[in-house]
Amino acid sequence: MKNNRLIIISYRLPFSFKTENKTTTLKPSAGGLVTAVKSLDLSASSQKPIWIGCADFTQSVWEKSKHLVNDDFEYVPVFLDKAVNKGFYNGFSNSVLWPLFHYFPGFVDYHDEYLTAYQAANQAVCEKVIEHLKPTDMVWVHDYHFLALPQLIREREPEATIGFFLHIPFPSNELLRLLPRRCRDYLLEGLLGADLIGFHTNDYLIHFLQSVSLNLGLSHNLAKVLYQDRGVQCQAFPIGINYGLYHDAYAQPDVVSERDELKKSYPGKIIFSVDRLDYTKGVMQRLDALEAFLQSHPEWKGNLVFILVVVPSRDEIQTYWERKQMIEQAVGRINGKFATLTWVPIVYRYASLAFPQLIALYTACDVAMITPLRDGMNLVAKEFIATRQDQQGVLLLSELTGAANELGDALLVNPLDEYEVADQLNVALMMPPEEQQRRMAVMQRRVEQYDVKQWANDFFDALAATRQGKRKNHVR
Ligand code: GDG
Repeated sequence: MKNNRLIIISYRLPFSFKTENKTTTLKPSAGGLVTAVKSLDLSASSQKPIWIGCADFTQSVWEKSKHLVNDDFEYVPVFLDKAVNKGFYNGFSNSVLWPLFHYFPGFVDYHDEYLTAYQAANQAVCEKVIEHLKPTDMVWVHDYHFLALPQLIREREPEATIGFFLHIPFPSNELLRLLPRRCRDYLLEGLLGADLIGFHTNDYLIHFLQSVSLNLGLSHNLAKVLYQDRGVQCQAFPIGINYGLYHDAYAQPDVVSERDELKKSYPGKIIFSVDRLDYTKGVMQRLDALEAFLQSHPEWKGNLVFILVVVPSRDEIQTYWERKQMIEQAVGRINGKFATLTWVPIVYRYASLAFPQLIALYTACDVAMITPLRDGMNLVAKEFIATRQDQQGVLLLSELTGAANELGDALLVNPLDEYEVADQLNVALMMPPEEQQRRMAVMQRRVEQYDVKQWANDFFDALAATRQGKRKNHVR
């Protein structure tokens, strides 16, 4: 099956362009999906895989600059109308689906026009897929931006082989049912156009199966949903990371010098966290927990620092820039309350880190404090584990992340319970080196064994199997 061409669809292409002083340069993105797709063994296919995504550059920039892009893939940008993109991306995707699927119904800002823009964007991307699709291709659609796309493609090409992977949680039907009926049925039926639907965890998979049964009255057998005249296979595929990249970075010279610098600047214990700016990541609750901790454990004052990095994201949306202000006020308040003339508890940065800096922080810290209120998986937790060649450091992890299912040797906490988080932070800071090493070794084995390559290959093989299954049924 590996000689079938792959067509990937994701909201963004794995690069963008930056124009300064009339010179355009390429900015490759280093996201997990890029690594995953590049690690697939596509060598048997004689044709280059295609990657379709929405452009964040103009058609004329693309025409002038496409020669800068590497030729691993044939890239196909979709140029959406500006208003459609706004209603689709900021609107339906990030102000309806994102908060709802992360259990923030109070943040949902539903408008019918957003749904209309979402439909238009999915339709525009479908047109591009159809332009390129050949009968032997395998289509792999990614994430909540394109829940409707599998069925749109299916209507045009009934025999197509289509896989879908959801990178965020799939919520309980109690959340999904808050959407207008026509909207939720449209989304569920959209997904059921696929042959294979992948989720990070079994919980998300069960929620999906319950939703199709409760809303559409469809039955399923061994996680295969019977829809129209087809079986739709649903399965959990917990995404992994490029373990070698993170593990080997520990000894990279620029990482070593950044780490030495950090340790010199902060001789006490270092607590570290890094997240995109997002209410789902629980930064405010983390700060509450730190405050409770400093209150109940004054002996740590002057002996630790919390390095809090927040990476800019979606700041055109009100709930996001409001969150930035809230975080900055809380940091100021806590520092004002506990700082002395020679010490501040929180070092805060609102910026993206270069890779060596990120690794230096992962490997210099004593505790990685990763406490989202909800997270489909959370790759930061896995990256922290992978980098620790020294097998030291403690992972303090929210039980509401997908990663918690695999990383049972972390200190698991309820991120909403500031007293539990504060207690466990103390446990983490006091943990003997032997126990750190034992826990780290177990988690490293897991993260190394089920890495991103394994994830992508498992998905691809399962998708290929659905195609073979269809063939057999035809022969009968
Ligand atoms: C979505 C789901 C799911 C972050 N800051 C910097 C930086 N990063 C990199 C990390 C990591 C990635 O960004 C973040 O991944 P997460 O998984 O933690 O979170 P989301 O962005 O919300 O991702 C999530 C994921 O999709 C995959 O399916 O796990 O649940 O929400 O790779 O390293 N990288 C650099 N500088 C930074 O400042 N270089």
